[in-house]
Amino acid sequence: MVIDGSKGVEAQTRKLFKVCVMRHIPIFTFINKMDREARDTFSLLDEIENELGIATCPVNWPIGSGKNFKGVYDRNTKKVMIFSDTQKGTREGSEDEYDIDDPSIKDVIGQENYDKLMEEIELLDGASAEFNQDEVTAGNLSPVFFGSALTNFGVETFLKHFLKMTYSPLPRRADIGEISPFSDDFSAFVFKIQANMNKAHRDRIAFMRIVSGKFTAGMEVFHVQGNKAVKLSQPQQMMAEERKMVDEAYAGDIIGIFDPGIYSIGDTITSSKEKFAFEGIPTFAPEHFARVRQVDTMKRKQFAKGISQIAQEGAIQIFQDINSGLEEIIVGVVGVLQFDVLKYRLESEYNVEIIMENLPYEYIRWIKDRSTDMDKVVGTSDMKKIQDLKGNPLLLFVHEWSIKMTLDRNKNLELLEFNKD
Ligand SMILES: Nc1nc2c(ncn2[C@@H]2O[C@H](COP(=O)(O)OP(=O)(O)O)[C@@H](O)[C@H]2O)c(=O)[nH]1
Ligand SMILES: [Mg+2]
Repeated sequence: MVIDGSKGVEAQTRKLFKVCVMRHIPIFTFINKMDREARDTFSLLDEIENELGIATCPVNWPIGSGKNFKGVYDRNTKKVMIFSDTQKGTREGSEDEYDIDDPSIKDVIGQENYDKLMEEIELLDGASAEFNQDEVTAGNLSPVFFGSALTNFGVETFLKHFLKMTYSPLPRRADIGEISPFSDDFSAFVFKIQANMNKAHRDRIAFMRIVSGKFTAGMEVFHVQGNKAVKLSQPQQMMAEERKMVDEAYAGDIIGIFDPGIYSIGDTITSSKEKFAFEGIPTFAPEHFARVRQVDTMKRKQFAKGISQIAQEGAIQIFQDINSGLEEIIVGVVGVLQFDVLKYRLESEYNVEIIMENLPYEYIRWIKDRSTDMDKVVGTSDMKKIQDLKGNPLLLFVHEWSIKMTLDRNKNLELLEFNKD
């Protein structure tokens, strides 16, 4: 979890990491941009604890911020790593490292910073949660690191600790039970799709995480949701802007595969004889909705293709009025910026102009029992019944209190905030 030291927990951070907390996924925190004016360190930690409901354990501690950013104090090694924005690179083991007992440290960071640091260390040792690997693994405690990504300060410290504190690839739940990372059969699931990474080629890349077995370039496997044998071609691994071809990969690795438009997020790929599907990836409940249709009705096909592909990438979620077709779509997004992206991409990539009409709904709920007779659901005046493209029934609400009212009015109705497939 990367936090901007001047901003603290932002809306999108809260959204994403609440899901992680809910799923007990360990969270490692990197508080970034310490070379800029940052907020008070204790209040940043308080905010993380209160907003996300996890304890924090600072592994290092910043000395000043912005123009006065002197570096970080490592609570394990009791060394101070000095920040210098003139040299980019890691500071580990460099001569800019001082023992906290070294008398010259006061000159290097200044008496005032030194006094403040001493005070804060004392406070920290007394008040903050102690490091506890089990609590980190259980997702209850987040180790916190401070640094500056732009100047590559503190990043290596973070990565080294991360390697020690994280766990090796775990089994993943599928509809036939857990799939072990040591299983010989290759299996993976798609967690991200990105279209038009290379505009000239209109390419789509499906990113998948390997769960078990060994991947070899060009291998033929079974795509479960497509019910088809596929060849995993042009496998790539990416690190920032670098791409390189991979010949083999194992459980825990992430590879990008050329996608001719067949994959969706959550799909399972396997070489196992026994076909199975991994448990789906939960999607975020959208909070903004708009009705979208194409200007030129002759372009119905492009519109349907564009909007479905962008939805497959997970950039938007699409719904329909009950018993309607693909010519008019209800789009749900988490942030309003996604509407602009949708409009722009439909125009530039699919040559389709759209009209968008904002809808007042802010809350969405899936109906747990999919066979529920929708005509019998008694709602509120601000409620709308819709369905997803698989025909699953959903409800949209303008007001949050209407959700409870609807539950009160319909005995046995169960509503879900997250969809699982
Ligand atoms: N000064 C400074 N700027 C940074 C640092 N890390 C990222 N940035 C800049 O912050 C800008 C926005 O990136 P960021 O806030 O990380 O991404 P966001 O997740 O989209 O908000 C970019 O221009 C980055 O170059 C840092 O450590 N120090
Ligand atoms: Mg930012």
